[in-house]
Amino acid sequence: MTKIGITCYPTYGGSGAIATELGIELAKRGHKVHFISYDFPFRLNKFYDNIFFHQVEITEYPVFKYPPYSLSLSVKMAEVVENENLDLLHVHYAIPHAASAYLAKKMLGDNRIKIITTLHGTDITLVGNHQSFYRITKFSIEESDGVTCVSNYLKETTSKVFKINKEMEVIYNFVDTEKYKRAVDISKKIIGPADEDDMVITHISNFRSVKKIDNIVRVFYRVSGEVKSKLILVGDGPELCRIRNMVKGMNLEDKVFFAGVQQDIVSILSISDLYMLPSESEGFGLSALEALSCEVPVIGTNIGGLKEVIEEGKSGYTFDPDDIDSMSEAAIKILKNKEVRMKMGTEARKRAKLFDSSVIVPQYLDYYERILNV
Ligand code: GMT
Repeated sequence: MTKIGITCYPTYGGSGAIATELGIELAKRGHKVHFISYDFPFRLNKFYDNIFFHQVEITEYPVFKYPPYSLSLSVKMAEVVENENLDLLHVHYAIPHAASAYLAKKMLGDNRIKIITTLHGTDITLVGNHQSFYRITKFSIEESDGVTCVSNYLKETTSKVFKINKEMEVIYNFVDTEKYKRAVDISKKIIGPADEDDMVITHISNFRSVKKIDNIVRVFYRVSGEVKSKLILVGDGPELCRIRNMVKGMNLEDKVFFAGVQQDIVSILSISDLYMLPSESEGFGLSALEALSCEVPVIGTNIGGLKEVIEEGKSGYTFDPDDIDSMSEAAIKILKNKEVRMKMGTEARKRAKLFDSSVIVPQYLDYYERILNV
């Protein structure tokens, strides 16, 4: 039994989702998991044996224009390591978690705790490579005892961008295919204005510009001219207002439904015929894997790790995220032909099973053992 501290962003987002699902899977296997963060992770929505939560307090003080969360996190990490006798701190998303873990390790004395950092995507491609974070990101990756990347793409990008020679392990995102399973006999009316004979295109994200939701709307505009269809956009974030205005400007208001943040993703995916993720880049593309698991073919970006997830032409297609023509053509092909759609759905499910938690979680456990025994 290993005692593991997990730090992640607790709010909506792929890195927090995968960190929490990992914690749940580890706890199921008898390990003790201690989440350390400023809030309860969003996927931890019921009681689990072997899972504990330690809240980092954010201290307000008049001289703090920006309360130093990273420092409070370090102190909490050190406290939890000592009080709970942890073996390992596994931090998800480099900034600031890997740096906070490094400080905790130093406070505890060098050999007390091992740190594993999992890189997810934007911590490398958007934020980490920004001038104001570059050095600390490089430093804390190099100082981690172990580093995992969610795709080969991310590993190569990290090595190249940060000029890092360190060994890094690729461990893909995973999905519980028993939980993420297409439910039959769900009415298309469960969410939004779709009719039973509408083809439903879905996208789920935290509405940041990296997701290129405007391109989904552009593709949908073309698709809806050819196929009776609806677009369901699930989530909330900085782009929501702009996308709403765009939809209005294109007179698509009666065909595009903004569902907001939703918990029951399986039901939404179960009424979906196509999932879209044409992001600027994706470290992996967890939401696309969850769609595949529910037999939904994916049209997504060819920049990043999604190419390692989708089997081109079988379970979906990847394109340049600005290639509206090709994405529209592929979407129309899938949505117009039931046979194509069904076949791709079956392939999607088969593909997802390669990333089942029963396949991937043991890879994390092996890696933990290797790092703990160095
Ligand atoms: O992009 C998101 O929706 C959230 C983001 C995050 O940082 O939480 O997700 C990243 O981590 C996921 C889990 O490993 C990956 O599947 C996503 O591809 C990655 N997002 C990007 O690289 C844009």
